[in-house]
Formats: sequence, C-alpha cells, structure tokens
Amino acid sequence: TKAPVNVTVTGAAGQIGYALLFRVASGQLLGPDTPVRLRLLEIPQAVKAAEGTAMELDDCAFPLLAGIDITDDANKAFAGTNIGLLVGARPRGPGMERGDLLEANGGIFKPQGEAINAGAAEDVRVLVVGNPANTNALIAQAHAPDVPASRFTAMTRLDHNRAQTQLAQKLGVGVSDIKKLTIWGNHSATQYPDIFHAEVNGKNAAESVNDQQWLADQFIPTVAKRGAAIIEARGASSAASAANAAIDHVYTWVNGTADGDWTSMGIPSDGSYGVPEGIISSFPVTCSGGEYQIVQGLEINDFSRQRIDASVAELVEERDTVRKLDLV
Ligand code: NAX
Repeated sequence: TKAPVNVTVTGAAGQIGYALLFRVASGQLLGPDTPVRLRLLEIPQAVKAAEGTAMELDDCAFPLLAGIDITDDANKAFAGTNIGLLVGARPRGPGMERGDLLEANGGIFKPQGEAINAGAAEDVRVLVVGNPANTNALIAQAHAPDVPASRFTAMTRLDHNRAQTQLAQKLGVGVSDIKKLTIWGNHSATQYPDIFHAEVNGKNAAESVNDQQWLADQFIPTVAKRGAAIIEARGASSAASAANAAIDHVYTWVNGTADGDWTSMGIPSDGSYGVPEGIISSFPVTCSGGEYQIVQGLEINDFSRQRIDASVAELVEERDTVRKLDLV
C-alpha cells in the first residue's frame, strides 16, 4: 500500500472544515488508493471543537485515514505536509474596511506561508479557500520563497461549479454536457464567468443561449452573488458546496482535467491575457501529471475584456494594499 499523504486543514473546526474533513478522510480528495494523515490547525479557543470533529472522524473508521494530529501551532501543522487546505480566515467584521480585513488576514497567512516554507514537503500544494482568497494566497506565497510560486492557488472552483449548473439549467441539459467554462479574476463579486468559449454538447454555449440580456443581467450576477443568496436563504454561508469545490480543485489538480475540457483555478499570473504577472487571478487551466497550464490562445471579445479587466483591477488594488502593509 502507498504511504499516507499529509493533508493539513486550517480552520478545521469551522463549518467548511466540518463538511470537508469527512470527505478527505474517506478518500475523495486524492482517490480510493491513497491513505491520508490529517493535520488540523485551529486557533487555541477552537482546538477543543476540532478535537470533537476528530472524535467523529475516528468514529467513521475510515480505512484510508492513517491518523489525525490537532494543533494551534502552524509550524507543527505544516511540517511535512503535502497538501495544505487553508480554510481558516478572518471574516469581515462590522465597519471593517478592506484594508483592515487584508491586514487581519495578513496576520494569518504570513505566518502560515512561513511555516510552509520552513517545513512542508517538497511537493507541497496549497489551496486557499479563506477569503479574500486570492490575496490571502498571494500573502502566503510571498512568504514561502523556497516553494515554487505555482504551488499556491486560490479557490474559484465553487464559482465555476455554480456557473456550470446555472448554464445547464438555462439550456435544459445535464451539467456533464457543459465543458470549457471559465471563471476569470477575483473570487469576489467582480469575478467574470465566461461562456463565450464554453461548449454544450460540442456546440458553442454563448450561441446556444443567444440571449445577451440573460447573460449580462441574470447569469453573471447570479453566479457572482450566489454566496450572498445562500446566506440569505440558509442563514449561514456556503459550506458543503465550498468543501465540495475544494475537493474538486485538488482532485483535478492532482488527477488531471478530462480531454476536451478545462477548469478554473486562481493561480499566480504569468502575464497571460494581460493579467499582471504575480497576482493570483483565476484562469482557464488544464491539469496533467500534477501540474496546471493556462489555456492559451482564446479570443477575448470586448464584453469579456471589460469584465476581466475590472476584476483584475480589483486584484491589483488588493495587491497594492498588502504591499503598503509590507505583507508581500
Ligand atoms: P467559519 O467561521 O465557520 O470557520 C473558520 C474557522 O477558521 C474557525 O473555526 C476559526 O477558529 C478558524 N481560524 C481562524 N483563524 C485561524 C488561524 N489563524 N488558523 C487556523 N484556524 C483559524 O468559516 P467557514 O464558513 O468555514 O468559512 C471559512 C472561509 O472560507 C471564510 O473565509 C469564507 O469567507 C471562505 N469561503 C470561501 C469560498 C471560496 O469560494 N473561495 C466560498 C465559501 C466561503 O465563504
């Protein structure tokens, strides 16, 4: 049998943590042949709750679960880790400005980046879920100079999955009939879900929809504001769907995209599509052999260009803010 893969989950006692850990431990993150050892990182006040979750994990008797460590020390949590799921973050409090939010999260993602740099396994792969996810990922990456920047990613897969279902429902097809959707930019209300290159049973999706008004006034805002709609309906933010997207993100990164399809990931820009190098922005990517590559050569029409630029401008602003705070 294979050696266990070390998976670190931060914010393990939170609601996404509760939806995520059981799926990781059951083998859905890395597949049915790969045992996992979980490392749970929490703040001191929440360690006890994380221990409670660990008791339940034990009680599942998952054959693939090789062990669970719980700590409030980032260095211990990331020592030897292969996969880091960075879920814990500082939420925006009442009256908190964006600068304050970024500063508070800098206090979390800087030391976690340093701990990853100091002790993670050579092949470490990091997914940041905690918001503001793209810029939190940038902060962690900036403090891990010995780890290839490409190993730091931010989650836009939930947005991608949301877009897939919205489009499938509009066209009355199954979600598996939809390919090559793209989320561009920031995981925020400025994100741009792009259907101009998407395919529905092999036909162009934008042409199949043929309804610019639906695209601009329904589809894009529904996807971009879905998080708020969930809070409104459920009285709590997306948790199971966010955990599902985290599982999808890592599974696809490690196991690859299907032929004739791609996915969306927040990754350090190499300058493709006019996105400034270094910021962590969502792109269409294919994955193979544990590596991802930006899909090149897509034609970007004026409608898309404006929206990509607006979301990227927000990311540049966030980067400039954390630069001023000396966080990157
Ligand atoms: P919860 O508040 O339920 O849980 C967060 C947990 O993180 C808490 O248990 C807290 O003690 C812990 N935590 C805080 N600081 C920590 C630190 N320094 N080290 C370790 N743990 C720490 O939030 P939950 O609903 O689980 O959401 C977690 C994060 O995901 C939030 O930032 C949220 O905004 C973000 N989301 C991101 C999404 C995405 O698509 N990228 C979608 C879902 C979600 O909104």
